[in-house]
Amino acid sequence: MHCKFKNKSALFVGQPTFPTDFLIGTATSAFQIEGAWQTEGKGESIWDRFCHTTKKIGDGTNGDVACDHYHKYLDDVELLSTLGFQTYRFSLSWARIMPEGTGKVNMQGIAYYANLLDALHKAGITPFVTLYHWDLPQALQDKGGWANRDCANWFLEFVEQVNFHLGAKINNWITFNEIFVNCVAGQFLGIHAPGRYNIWAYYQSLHNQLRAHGLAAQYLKRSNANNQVGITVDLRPIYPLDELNPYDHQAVEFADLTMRRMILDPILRGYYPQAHLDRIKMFFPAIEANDMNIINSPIDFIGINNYSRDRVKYSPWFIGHKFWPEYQAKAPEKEYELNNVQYTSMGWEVYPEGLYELLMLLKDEYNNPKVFITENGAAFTDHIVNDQVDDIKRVEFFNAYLHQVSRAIKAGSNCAGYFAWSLLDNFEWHEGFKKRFGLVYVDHQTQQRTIKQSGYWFKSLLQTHKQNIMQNESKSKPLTVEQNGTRGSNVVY
Ligand code: GCO
Repeated sequence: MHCKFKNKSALFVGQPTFPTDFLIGTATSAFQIEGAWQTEGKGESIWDRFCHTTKKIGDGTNGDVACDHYHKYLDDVELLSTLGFQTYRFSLSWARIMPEGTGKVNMQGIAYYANLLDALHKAGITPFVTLYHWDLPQALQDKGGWANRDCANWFLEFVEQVNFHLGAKINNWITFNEIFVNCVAGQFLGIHAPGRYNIWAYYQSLHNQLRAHGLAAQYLKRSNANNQVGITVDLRPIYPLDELNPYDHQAVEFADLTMRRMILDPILRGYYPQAHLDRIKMFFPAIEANDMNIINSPIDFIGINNYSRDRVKYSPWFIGHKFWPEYQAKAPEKEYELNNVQYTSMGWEVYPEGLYELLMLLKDEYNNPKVFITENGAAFTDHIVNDQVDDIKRVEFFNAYLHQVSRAIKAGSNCAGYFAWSLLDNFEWHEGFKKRFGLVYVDHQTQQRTIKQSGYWFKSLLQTHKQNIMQNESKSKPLTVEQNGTRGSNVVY
């Protein structure tokens, strides 16, 4: 259970500690913060089209301006530096770099990302770059998008251009963000772009994105031996809705296969779970000869996005899947407590132990790969009073979840870093701007940024972390002549 702080000073006492090589950062994505949706040569993305042509965004907004990060990126790098973050995860807008998805490169788009990367390096902040965070160029959707097997090759062409123009400034690459969520929400549930309700398109897109990941991983590992390449997957602990219902326990097994193993197994083991593939084969695309070898290309880390846990119930109607997640297709108006359990304003249960459970799952069942928590955070209703945002619930959330990460590392997890979602209050997809996840409050009318209490909590965490790093370095530094009493150079004999 997350601890209740009695007063503000308690928020900064007993913060979790981490190994000195552990990286602490924060994350964003292009469509959610950049704005400038058609500025300086950027092409239309499927999210531009989705926002402009459907009524599926909760507050009727769009990403046309968002946090205006395209124009305010230097201010936002300054925020990252003020808070002391060691690393920053952000994504590239494919349509900003290649407006038609293939062919012509927009050099103004390249210049924008080159300037952002230079500003991060100058501030001593390590970039982690997500190549695909859901915003496919519309021109490629017009040719079938991810349901078209060729999309994997179009993606590789994009990655080659990014590497050619920006590769010297990037060593940490994340190929895809949340393939499962992107495909199920966009191709089957219709709540995300491109807004389809087609289970064949869902599985075609899932397989094609996995193959695109493998093609990109192979290429990036070949192009520079220093490249660290990984993929971000959305993982959640899965529990039965009714602990006493055996059917709901069976639903957990099906949900685990659908939401976790159909992604982890091809990437880390080189095959889909056969029993599940047999059940859904009528929906699944043809798997061509070398596909699984490509998908299983060696990578350096797995990124985990985790926010909560899922409770699932048995559902005979979802052919081949037999489960349905008891989740918030429509989020509640605001956060709430139920039976002494906190739920965020997305309706997601705060379940910190879940992050420990997921890190142990990867350790015990997938040979303990290097892991980064590439997203973890919470939406709560924020109030700004006298330029202050006392987001105590969000601080309690981060404190509790990060203690679980520290616990998992002590239990042997190879977790190497953590990115808080998110730096800024940004466009939360089909929820629009109603749900605030930021460590920094954004007034989307004035674009005024205000660091929240949770941002200052991370500042304190990072100050301690960096002190520990310096102490560790001073301990391991060779002693000087005076210090070790021997003559000659300062090399210790
Ligand atoms: C996701 C995306 C983020 C979301 C965040 C909160 O995981 O859905 O990576 O873009 O904004 O997770 O829902």
